[in-house]
Amino acid sequence: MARKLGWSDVTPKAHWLNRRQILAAAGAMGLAGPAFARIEAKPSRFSTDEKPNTLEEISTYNNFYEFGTDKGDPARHASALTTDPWSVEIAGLVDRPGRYPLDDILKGVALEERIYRLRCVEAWSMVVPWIGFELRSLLDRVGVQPSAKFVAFETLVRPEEMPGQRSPILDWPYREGLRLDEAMHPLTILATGLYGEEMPKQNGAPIRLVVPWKYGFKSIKSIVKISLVEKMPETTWVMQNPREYGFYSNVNPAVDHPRWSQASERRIGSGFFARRIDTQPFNGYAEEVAGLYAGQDLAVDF
Ligand SMILES: Nc1nc2c(c(=O)[nH]1)N[C@H]1C(S)=C(S)[C@@H](COP(=O)(O)O)O[C@H]1N2
Ligand SMILES: [Mo]
Repeated sequence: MARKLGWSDVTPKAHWLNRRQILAAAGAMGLAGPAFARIEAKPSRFSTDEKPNTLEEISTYNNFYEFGTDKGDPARHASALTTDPWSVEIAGLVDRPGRYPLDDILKGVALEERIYRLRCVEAWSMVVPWIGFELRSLLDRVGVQPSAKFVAFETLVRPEEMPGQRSPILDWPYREGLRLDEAMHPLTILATGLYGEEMPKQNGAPIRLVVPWKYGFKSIKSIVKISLVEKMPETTWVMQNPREYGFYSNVNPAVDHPRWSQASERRIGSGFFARRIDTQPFNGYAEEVAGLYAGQDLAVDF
């Protein structure tokens, strides 16, 4: 086993979307070359220069409760998920609501590679080279109305393909939300791939949110609905346990989870004896996003 396993090695056939995404991303980064050239990690101004986790780590240690609660369940069960055809309903306070085929959403978007830290609320972290585009570009396209204050997201409900949904472990669908200014921030992306390839299903294919300054659970996977709303939406983990999880869920080493410290984290793959690393305010993105919360007490708005 000299060769490193690529996602395409375990995907039966290169999907047309994969090819187009790679071409579009290569174009966006000013690269020329063969259609299936791997995209090299050319850091965007928002990318961390930390070493990304391996594809294997990123695609075998997952939280995706629709497929079960064990970290290995998503990799074991997600291959059953049908991700093509796929569409996203855009609803609520927008000028152009409707059901948008994924194909249509991706038309003309500027795909980029964004290497982000993902800090799970369970106090582990990873570094992931996502392929995605800014959520604000989609919101601008559908026309957000002035009365909209929040964005609500929902994941697919399909218990036939998602064995975790056959149990009431969560109140399905999985739901998340952002305040409109958070959703419009250039760090907030919709990701459609990673490591220069189509998104592994266990990571939230075909389209998932990534909000790098918030705990991982805000980054909702396999999105089928985006609603612009006036009131703060109900979100899965707040519904589950409002004492332990807040709507904002900004990574904050100064505010512990009631059952464990958030001051440090374990980087996946760094080895059992590796020193824990200090968790940074806003997961290291304070310079970009702290201003969004000026005047808020983040121990109250946790
Ligand atoms: N639909 C859905 N999205 C989800 C989850 C989930 O259970 N269901 N888990 C969240 C949590 S807790 C984390 S840490 C991240 C993990 O993303 P990754 O598996 O791609 O690393 O996905 C988030 N998105
Ligand atoms: Mo998480």
